[in-house]
Amino acid sequence: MVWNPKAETASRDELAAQQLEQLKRQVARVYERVPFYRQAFDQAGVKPQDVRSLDDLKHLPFTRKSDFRDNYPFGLLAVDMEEVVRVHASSGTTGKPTVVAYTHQDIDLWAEVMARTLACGEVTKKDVVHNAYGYGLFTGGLGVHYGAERIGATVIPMSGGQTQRQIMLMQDFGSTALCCTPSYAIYMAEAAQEMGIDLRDSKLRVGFFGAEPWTEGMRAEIEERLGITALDIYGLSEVIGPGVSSECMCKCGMHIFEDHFLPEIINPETGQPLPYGEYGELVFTTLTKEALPVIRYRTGDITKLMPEPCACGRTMVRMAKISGRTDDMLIVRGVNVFPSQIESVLLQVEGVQPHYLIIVDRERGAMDTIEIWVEVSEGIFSDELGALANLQREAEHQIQEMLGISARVKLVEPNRIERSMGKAKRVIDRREVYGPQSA
Ligand code: DLL
Repeated sequence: MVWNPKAETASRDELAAQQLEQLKRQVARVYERVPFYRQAFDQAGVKPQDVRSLDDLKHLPFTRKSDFRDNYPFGLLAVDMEEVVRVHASSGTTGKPTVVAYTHQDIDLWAEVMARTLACGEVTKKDVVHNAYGYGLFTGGLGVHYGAERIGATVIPMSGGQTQRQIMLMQDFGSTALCCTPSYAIYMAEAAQEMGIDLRDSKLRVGFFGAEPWTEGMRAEIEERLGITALDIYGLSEVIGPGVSSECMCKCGMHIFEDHFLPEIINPETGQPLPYGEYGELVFTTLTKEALPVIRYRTGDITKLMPEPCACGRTMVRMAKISGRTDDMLIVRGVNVFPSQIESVLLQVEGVQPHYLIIVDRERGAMDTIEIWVEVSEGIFSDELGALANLQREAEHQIQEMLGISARVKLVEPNRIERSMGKAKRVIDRREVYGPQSA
């Protein structure tokens, strides 16, 4: 079901005309109201009037995460604080969080794009939506909540934690849709199994998973263990939260709600725009947001845009699964590797579970080493040692073959790796202790 057919199935020409009008308005607005943008535009030698076509976007300066930090907490707002009805924040790994703000109209827009997202998975008012994204400053919980309410579905506002209770309520309430991070979905399936419950027998039929990278291998695991269709949903606080893009039932990339969020792909090194189909860094300009508009915000996420028509009828461009972040690429002895590549390879090995931890280290003065801890199923672990040794060799061989790096694989017993209720931590880079990598 398409939630807003007029917007989501508009012709590309209609869409482009509307985007240009809104872009011009937004650019003029930020120049007038936000000192940061006025200064950045002046420095780049561009004026709002220079935006005459969508192509002119490329002349505007980028906005980065560090600009949020430098203008912490409310320096990038384009409205008076009294117009702000909500604040969210995303926790950085260090220092101050990234703070974002919404007007009434922004909250309304957010509910609209989240209703579109859930409708991508055929959610209607008949559905019961179990929402295990964290409520609070994180955008996941309330983002999904408002979208589900907009549709008229029944929302169960669980947030993360108390996993056994979640499973009990999911069954008792007859939940049909599950919303949480993909790593938490796997955790729930395991916890259910320990309770002697097979969630495949429950009423769950669809899940909306995002907020962290996950691979097709992980999708297959989730679909198999929960007996559902698992859809990928994407978003980030700086742009709105979840609701930036969503997969439809075709599972062939996430439709970007382009009438509100204008995407570009750029070469992360040169900043030059790249054509459709090429992988690079995803950049967004918000066309309609009031409180905190962003111009050419560099997400750090790596993907490509796919303009080909989709069987679902939506005309909005699709983005491929996020393959990594510009800042999570590991360089191990000169070879570039993303954690998602390691996940893909591991999940192809029979007997390996979707729980892993990548530890990169460097002995003083020596070469980088990479060790991957990965859990194996109970049966294999309690089996004779020969089976374990074979599995370990097989995993190490596959990683060498597919990624060109030699890694030490350590097979660990079930439940050894810490479970996450939110975004999973997959990498520990101990080299940071010794300072930046030398050439
Ligand atoms: O994670 C918003 C969200 C909540 C999205 C719930 C989907 C579901 P932030 O905390 O600001 O916002 O983190 C944004 O998370 O730049 C990506 O690196 C990553 N991310 C989000 N969705 C996906 C996804 C929320 N589907 C950052 N695949 C983004 C891969 C994702 N990475």
